[in-house]
Amino acid sequence: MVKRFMNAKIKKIQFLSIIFFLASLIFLLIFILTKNKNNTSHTKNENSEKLILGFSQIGSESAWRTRNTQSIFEAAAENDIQIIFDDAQQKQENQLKAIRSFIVYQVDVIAFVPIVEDGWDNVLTEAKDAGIPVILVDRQINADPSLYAGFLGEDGLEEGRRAARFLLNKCRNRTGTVSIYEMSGTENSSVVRDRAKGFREIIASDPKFQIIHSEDGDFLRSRGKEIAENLITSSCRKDGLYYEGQKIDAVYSHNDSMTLGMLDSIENYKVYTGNTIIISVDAEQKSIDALQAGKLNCVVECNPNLGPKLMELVKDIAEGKTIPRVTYNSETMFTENDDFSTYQPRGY
Ligand code: GZL
Repeated sequence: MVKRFMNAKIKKIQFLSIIFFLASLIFLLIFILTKNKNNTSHTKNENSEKLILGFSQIGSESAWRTRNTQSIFEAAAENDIQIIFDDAQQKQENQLKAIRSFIVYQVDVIAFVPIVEDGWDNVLTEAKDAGIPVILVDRQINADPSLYAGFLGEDGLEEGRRAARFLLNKCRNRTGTVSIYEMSGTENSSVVRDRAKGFREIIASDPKFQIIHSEDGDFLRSRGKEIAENLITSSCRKDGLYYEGQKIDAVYSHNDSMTLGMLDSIENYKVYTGNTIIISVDAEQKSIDALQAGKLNCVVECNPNLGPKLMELVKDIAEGKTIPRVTYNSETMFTENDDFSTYQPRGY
């Protein structure tokens, strides 16, 4: 009897010892994991002094974009603002991932160049719920305006209007139709919508101006070269550019990269385009050089140097100030009628 009692007692002690050991093990594991998480946590150290800006850039598709990125890094350094940078390689899904990682990191401000206008509501709602303000840079979006603090960039509408005003003036004494071929940039981007709309708004004042075709060149030099090559090889003519048998009187190109690609093919195929009016947008150095060489007639500036103004806006927001809904960068235009000796190096 006593023996049975003692055995039962021992078994009970053994059982309790095992339970205690397992509980201690679990507690130790939780402690270690929690400790590791704190040490390797990707959340911002609450005591960090520097403002942290999460910046999602669309890529490096043009000299303009490269300068835009440089300008932002330079200005961040000058303002002692830490940048967490992501290059989306021209993919919206990469931008969505980057913005979500900025939220997890608890950056102070998020800024991004939306590659296209749509598809941002959810991720911007997440940023808003996380209390992180967002600034749109360079391009605009179709979304609830309460989801972002403001826009900083170019006035694409005015850029398109400037291009068209130059063309109208250039052709003011011309009778008959002026056939225009448009090389547009990345489809569904706000800048392409605006540059197309502004241009059309102005040429609508005179029915002799007709856009005979618009081709998406995605802002790429390779696409501009390919588009021109297709025009040249399909027309088999060397006395100018033709589209489906119709002489192209003017080319309106939404960015210099595509324009320079077009010039590559014109040169490669030795096509005479002396009386083709070519208008481009951006004003990188190579296109200004082409203007001075008589290969282009007009270059509308789109100013990539958004860094200094962006940092001002970031600091204002971080101090709890409201920022303007829209801030445009200063822009001008260069034409064949200019005194080229007044030109300054473009820096990109
Ligand atoms: C314009 C910018 C455009 C440039 C292109 O604001 O978004 O994208 O004109 C660039 O060169 O690719």
